Amino acid sequence: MKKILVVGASGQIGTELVIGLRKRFGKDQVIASDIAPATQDKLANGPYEELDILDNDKLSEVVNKHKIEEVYLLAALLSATAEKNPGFAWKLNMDGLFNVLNLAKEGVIKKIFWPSSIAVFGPTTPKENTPQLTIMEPSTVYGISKLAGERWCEYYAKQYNVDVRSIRYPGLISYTSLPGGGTTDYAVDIFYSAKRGEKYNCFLSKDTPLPMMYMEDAINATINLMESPIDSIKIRSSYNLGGISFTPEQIYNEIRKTNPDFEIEYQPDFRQKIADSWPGSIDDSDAKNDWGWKGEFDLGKTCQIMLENVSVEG
Ligand code: NAD
Ligand code: AKB
Repeated sequence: MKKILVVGASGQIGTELVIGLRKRFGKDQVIASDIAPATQDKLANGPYEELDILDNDKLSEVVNKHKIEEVYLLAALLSATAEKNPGFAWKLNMDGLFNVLNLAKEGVIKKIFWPSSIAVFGPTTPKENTPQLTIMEPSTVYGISKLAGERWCEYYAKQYNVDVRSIRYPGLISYTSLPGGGTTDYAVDIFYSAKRGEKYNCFLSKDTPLPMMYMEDAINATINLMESPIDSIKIRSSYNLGGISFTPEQIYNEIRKTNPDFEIEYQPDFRQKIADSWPGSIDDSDAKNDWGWKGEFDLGKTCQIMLENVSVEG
């Protein structure tokens, strides 16, 4: 059985990806790692390594120690945090990727998953049903780093035969772990206010449409992409993935179906400009055609699961 390393495992995606991979491949086959010490009890049922992805020697040590074949690289600064520290965001998002790509180029590991984002698109991109191939002029440091990352992934795939696979995730919605500083975080935060019975102060305006996805769909898509036969992976930059598109007002109205007293106030901040530069919906027909992507969760189902499971204790 192959050994898998997840880097950035304590974050919003990593926590659930490790659970999903361990379910599929066995708990001892999946090594969770993060710059943060091992405090996450959700990851405690399998191996854990404290690892800074910028520390290339430690990365090689961990990879050799566990005889790793596949790396899922999740460590990054997200859009809102990256705007506050552009220099470091560029360093982390790019150097981390190169460290892993070079391990594959040298033949030390066999396969890489690296996530891109809808942030690769910009204000000049067609907003509705955004195609796989289109104008890409991102206006955030996060989007610039993701677009550059995509170009490098394709370059390493074509020049060095590196098996790197990628998805342009939309905003992800989950209850297991909090989001880590993105523009789409409102679509998670809103459930915590609803559960607490508090008014929600939304940092985006009520009519801002963005592509989103429930985490289980994202995890299934990621593992399916990685397990698909190599010949079916035609795109080596990153695959568009659509999911569900809605505005803050639409998700608010959906939550009010079960929480009729829930209130919202709109106080857009610097994240509004980021959201305005991103698409409202995504054309993901290449992912459907190439490796059979299919989402299961619509807005109603997502809201129902979130309201049932978000925990506001402690
Ligand atoms: P997150 O911020 O929740 O988690 C990132 C994790 O990386 C954190 O646990 C953090 O401690 C860790 N980390 C930070 N610096 C590190 C370092 N130097 N070495 C090792 N670990 C480090 O982010 P996430 O939402 O889980 O996103 C994971 C990836 O998916 C990122 O590349 C992000 O750009 C991408 N993505 C996420 C979303 C989303 O909605 N969550 C959407 C599109 C793309
Ligand atoms: C963010 O908002 O930065 C992320 C993303 C869409 O990449 N959730």
